Amino acid sequence: MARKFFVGGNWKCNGTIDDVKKIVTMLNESEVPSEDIVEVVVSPPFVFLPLVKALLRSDFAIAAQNCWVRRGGAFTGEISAEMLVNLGIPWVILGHSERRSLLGESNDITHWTNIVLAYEPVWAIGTGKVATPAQAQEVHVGLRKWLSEYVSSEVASSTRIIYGGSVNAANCKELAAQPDVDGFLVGGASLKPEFVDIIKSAA
Ligand code: G2H
Repeated sequence: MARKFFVGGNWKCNGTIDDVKKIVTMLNESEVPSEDIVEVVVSPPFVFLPLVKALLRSDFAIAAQNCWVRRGGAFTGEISAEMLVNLGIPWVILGHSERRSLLGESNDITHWTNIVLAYEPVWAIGTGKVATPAQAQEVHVGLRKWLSEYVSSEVASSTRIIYGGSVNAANCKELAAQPDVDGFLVGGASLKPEFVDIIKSAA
């Protein structure tokens, strides 16, 4: 089954209103492959979601960087999935290893049809050290095998498995050429113009 290339920009805990406007302008003015070829999703900090939603081109989607596991209510400081849907935010990054290591989050994920799986070697996160294309391919194949064994062969062949960890304009092409690398989750480089080059590696 053909899997559409997916490029996520994880802005993490970065930016000011001015920075956000500059990044969105850069994205809005960029020429990238069509929506049939690549799905682009950017993930600003919570406080900037409405601003990005108002300004960002309609062929790019937006993700939150986390959400509360239950419905709304007396949960000070949390943001529910319903609130994100109400705001027109269709994606959320869940269980990023920074949250698992710093905040003790777990690995529970069950609704595979709505999931894009990101493999991020911890030694590559924000370090400038990137997995080789062969390493990424090997792990992605292993993940697909795991999905086939523990979930189903349909989920294994249809789930997009993306690579994250120091992806940049210089290393994205070779990684994107691997048959089981279905896109990227990009941190530092998603705040820079080279994010557009990374999107273009889809074609
Ligand atoms: C890994 C990645 C994005 P960076 O966390 O999720 O960040 O590209 O800065 O390594």
